[in-house]
Amino acid sequence: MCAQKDFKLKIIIIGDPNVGKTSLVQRYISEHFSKEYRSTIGTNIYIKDITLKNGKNIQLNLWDIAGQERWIRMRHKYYNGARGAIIIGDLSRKRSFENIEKFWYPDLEKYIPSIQVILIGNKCDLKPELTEDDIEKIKNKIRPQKYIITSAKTGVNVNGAFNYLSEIIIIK
Ligand code: G3D
Ligand code: MG
Repeated sequence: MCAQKDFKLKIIIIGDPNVGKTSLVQRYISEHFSKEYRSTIGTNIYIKDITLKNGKNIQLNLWDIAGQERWIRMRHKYYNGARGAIIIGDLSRKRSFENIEKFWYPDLEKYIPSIQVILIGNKCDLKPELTEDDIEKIKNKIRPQKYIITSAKTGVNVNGAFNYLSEIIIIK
């Protein structure tokens, strides 16, 4: 099928090492996708075509850090042109959410203040290390468009999270 693309959307995936960024992207794209590697910035770009509820055909470009998450010099290239961001924390590791508050979110806001953000609490199949209160606090700081709990292991909410972000970017 070669349906006309109405939009091309760059979405970046950020968060600490091991929170499940790659697992979530791979779970989402599952069957039909292509992948490019940008060695200069240590990034995999997964390309997937989707159709939104309003019938628009979108080409999603999902950027996933393939090397060192804490690399500093090249991240403006990673962020450049992104319309949406998925910030991921690991519900079984509180530190990963503290780093969202301290590093990932402020950094993103500095480079792309107008970006649409969803916050994901991944690994909901494991015993949580965060309380409801902890989550409320971080939501109040970041004010994401939505907070969604997922598991790349069971697949729960994964499609919903990525599709939701695409929908809000397009309807905005
Ligand atoms: P990253 O890309 O953020 O660095 P990965 O994270 O996707 O590489 O995942 C890191 C580890 O967490 C992997 O374990 C992966 O299988 C596991 N993982 C990812 N998502 C989930 C989840 O939702 N639930 C559980 N239980 N585990 C998850 P390994 O052992 O392969 O390194
Ligand atoms: Mg990874």
